[in-house]
Amino acid sequence: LRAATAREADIEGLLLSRTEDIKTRAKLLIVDENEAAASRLRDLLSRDNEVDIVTEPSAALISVVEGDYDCVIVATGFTTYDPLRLCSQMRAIERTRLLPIILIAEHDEASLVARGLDLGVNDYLMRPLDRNELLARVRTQVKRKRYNDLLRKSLSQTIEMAVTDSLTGLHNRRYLDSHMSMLFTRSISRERPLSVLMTDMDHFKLINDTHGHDAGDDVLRDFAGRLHRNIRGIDLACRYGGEEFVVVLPDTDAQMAAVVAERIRETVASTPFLIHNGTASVDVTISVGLACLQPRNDSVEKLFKRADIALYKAKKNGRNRVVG
Ligand code: GH3
Ligand code: MG
Ligand code: MG
Ligand code: MG
Repeated sequence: LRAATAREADIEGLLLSRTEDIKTRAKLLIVDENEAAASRLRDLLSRDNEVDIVTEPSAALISVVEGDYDCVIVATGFTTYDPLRLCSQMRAIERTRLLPIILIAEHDEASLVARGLDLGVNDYLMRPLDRNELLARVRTQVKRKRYNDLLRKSLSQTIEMAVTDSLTGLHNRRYLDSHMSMLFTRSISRERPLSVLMTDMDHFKLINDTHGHDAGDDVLRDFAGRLHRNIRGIDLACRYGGEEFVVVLPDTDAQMAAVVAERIRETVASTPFLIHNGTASVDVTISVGLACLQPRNDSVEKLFKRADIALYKAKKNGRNRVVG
C-alpha cells in the first residue's frame, strides 16, 4: 500500500513536469462521408489542433489504427456505412481500444447516440454545433487520453523495475520465480527438454577484498553482459542473488546445455574483467551447476536443488568448471 501511495506521488510529479506535453497540439481525425461538412468541422478545430479527414468509411479504421491520433471524431449520416460499426471495431482492436471517440450526431438522433455510448463512445455533440463547446469537449478527451497514457507508461515502468535487477539490468529472482513454473509446465506438456544453469563466481569475496566493492560490482555488470551475449532470446538469464546467476534454457537437453555452460565458463575465464573505469583488470572464473528436467515426478524445486548440488560439486572439485 505504501508503494502504491509513493507511486501516486511520483505520477503527480511526472504529470506536473509534463504539462507541456499535455498542452501540445492534439492530432485529431474526422471521419465524415460528407466532405464539405468535414471541412467545416476542421475549420472549427484547426486553430488548436492538427486535423486529418477521412471520408471513405472503409479507410477509416486503417487511418485510425495507423495514425497515432489523440481523438477521433465520427460524424453520423453515412449513407453507405454504419458509423457505430467503426466505433465498435475501434473498441475491439487493442491499439485503439482506449482512443477517445466523439460522436457528432444530427439533432434527432438521440437513440443512435445512446447506442454509441453503449458501445464505448466517450462523448457526443448534436448539430448545430457550438464551436466553444466542441473545442472544450475535444480538449477534455485529449487531456484524459494523455493523462491515461502517462499513467500507463509509468505503471509499466514500475512493473519493469520490480522485476529487473538494478545493478546488471538482468531479470531478478522475483521474475524468475514467477516465470519458472510456466516454463516448467510448458516443457512437460509439450514433452520438450528444459535445462537450468546455476552459476556462482569463484572466490568473489577475494575480488571485493582486494579491489573493493565497486570493482566487484563492475565484475558483476560485465558478467551479466557476457552471459546475455552467450544465450538465445528465448533463454532466461537472471541474477538469482549476490553473485549467483541462473539461466533457464527451454528446448535444451543436457548435451546442448553443457555446451552453453562451457561457452559461458570459457568466456569468463579467457578474458580478464576491466575494473576501476578500465584502469585495471582482474581474472575471474565461475563454477556452473547444470540440471535438466526429468519428465517424471519432477518439480521446479527439485530441478533447482539438483542444479545447486551440481554447483556445489563444481566448487568442491576445484572451481572454474561445469558439473551436470
Ligand atoms: P566461492 O568460490 O566459494 O563461491 O567463494 P566466494 O568468495 O564467492 O564465496 P561466497 O559465495 O560465500 O561469497 C560471495 C560474496 O559476494 C560475498 C558478498 O560480499 C559478495 N557479493 C554479493 N553481492 C554483491 C554485490 O552486489 N556486489 C559486490 N561487489 N559483492 C557482492
Ligand atoms: Mg555465492
Ligand atoms: Mg558460495
Ligand atoms: Mg561465490
